[in-house]
Amino acid sequence: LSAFVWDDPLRLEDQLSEEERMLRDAARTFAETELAPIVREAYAKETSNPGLFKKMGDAGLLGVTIPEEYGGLGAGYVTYGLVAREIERVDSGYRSMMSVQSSLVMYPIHAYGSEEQKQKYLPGLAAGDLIGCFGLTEPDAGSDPAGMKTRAEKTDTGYRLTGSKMWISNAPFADVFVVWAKSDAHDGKIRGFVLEKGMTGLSAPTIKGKQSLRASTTGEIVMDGVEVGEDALLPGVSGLKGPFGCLNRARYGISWGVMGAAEACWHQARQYTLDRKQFGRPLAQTQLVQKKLADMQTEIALGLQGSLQLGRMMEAGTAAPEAISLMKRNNCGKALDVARLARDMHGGNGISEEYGVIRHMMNLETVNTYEGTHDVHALILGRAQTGLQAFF
Ligand code: TGC
Ligand code: FAD
Repeated sequence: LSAFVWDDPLRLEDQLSEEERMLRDAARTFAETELAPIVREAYAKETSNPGLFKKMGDAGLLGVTIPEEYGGLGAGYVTYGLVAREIERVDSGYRSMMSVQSSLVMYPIHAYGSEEQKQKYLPGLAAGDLIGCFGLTEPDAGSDPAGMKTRAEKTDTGYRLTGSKMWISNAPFADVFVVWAKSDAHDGKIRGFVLEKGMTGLSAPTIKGKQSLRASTTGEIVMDGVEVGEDALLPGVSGLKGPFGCLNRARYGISWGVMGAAEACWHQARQYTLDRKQFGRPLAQTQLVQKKLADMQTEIALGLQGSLQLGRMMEAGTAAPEAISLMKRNNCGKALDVARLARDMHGGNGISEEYGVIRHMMNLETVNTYEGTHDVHALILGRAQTGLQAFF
């Protein structure tokens, strides 16, 4: 038997290829040098720097799975997950910026777009010269996107879009808007459209006052009769499976990302309880604290193994959407538990911005909700094993 590695008990490291480790290390260096130094102020002031997209693009972190001919990295899904984990180790908001661009904007343009759309948008999005957003959720249609009201009416030259989207990451500074609407010309089916900043009738006001994910900018998308040409329609997909195909990739990435946030909280709590003495000994020398640390270590090690296996299945084409629901749901819930424990173990200091644990905890509330809430994923899994629909 071999020696125990406390921070990698199931030897994730040994299960990665040389290339995966190298790209992971590059993402970690980027996160430590470019993101960690600015996150505290960004979170406090609720500001996000759109210039970060260019930096992420230069570091090769946008469109990790998109082929090189369109400016992507052409790497596998495990690499994408490892990158998400490193970025979210700093902040879930920065991982959000990256994963919306990669999974929710570049992926649909690549998977469902025409060759002209791919050539027009993907290289700029990969470089971070263009910023993208994804509009599915509406004020009255969140967990139930089939209830969306946004409409695309046929015109002589294309379509006219009317409606509004709510809670859209990156929208206020986005150049490229992938939006989903019910199209009259396609029997009312949901279709994807690519809109561009500056189009008449298109605006994206910022949502202020978020108490979570404050380092990521979120907005509405208001479409007041936006006229687009036929070339704005994503030709390759029709129906809800269009947006869900994108969500599968993003949800998978989140399952890795939240483990990064959880690891940050766990390591921070371990160090804090080693350093802090009460009743004449380190807090880490108490049974209750050691149990909490053991729980954190166990859940994170298991969560990472699950995400790795899911990533290998994605690469082999054997991952079912329900398996993605299982990992997104469980890892988000466990990460939130870990962050809450870490916050508690820091005592009063746990609520200070200095230690970062309450920031992660607040962020994870959003991550547990977006891309399908914890309970909605339970209903997806319940339906898959009973054959009974419990949504309505
Ligand atoms: P349902 O009848 O289940 O399915 C309708 C059609 O869609 C297909 N489908 C999928 N296809 C591929 N992958 C999946 N995961 C799919 N799930 C469903 C399905 O096969 C069917 O196709 P067809 O051809 O037979 O019509 O639809 P439903 O209306 O009953 O759905 C219910 C439910 C709850 C499963 C679904 O609506 C759901 O998942 N709701 C959650 C909504 C959600 O995740 N929204 C996310 C918005 S984007 C976001 O949050 C970005 S945050 C990003 C960041 O900042 O990081
Ligand atoms: P609701 O659907 O109203 O749910 C409220 C509660 O009811 C939840 O607890 C839910 O689990 C529960 N519930 C719902 N249905 C059922 C049921 N049938 N049975 C039992 N319980 C149920 N969306 C985008 O399209 N693009 C983005 O870029 C994006 N970014 C986001 C960024 C942030 C910061 C946030 C907060 C959200 C973002 N979202 C985005 C929206 C997100 O996906 C939705 O908030 C999420 O899908 C939940 O929808 P809702 O907020 O309308 O909640």
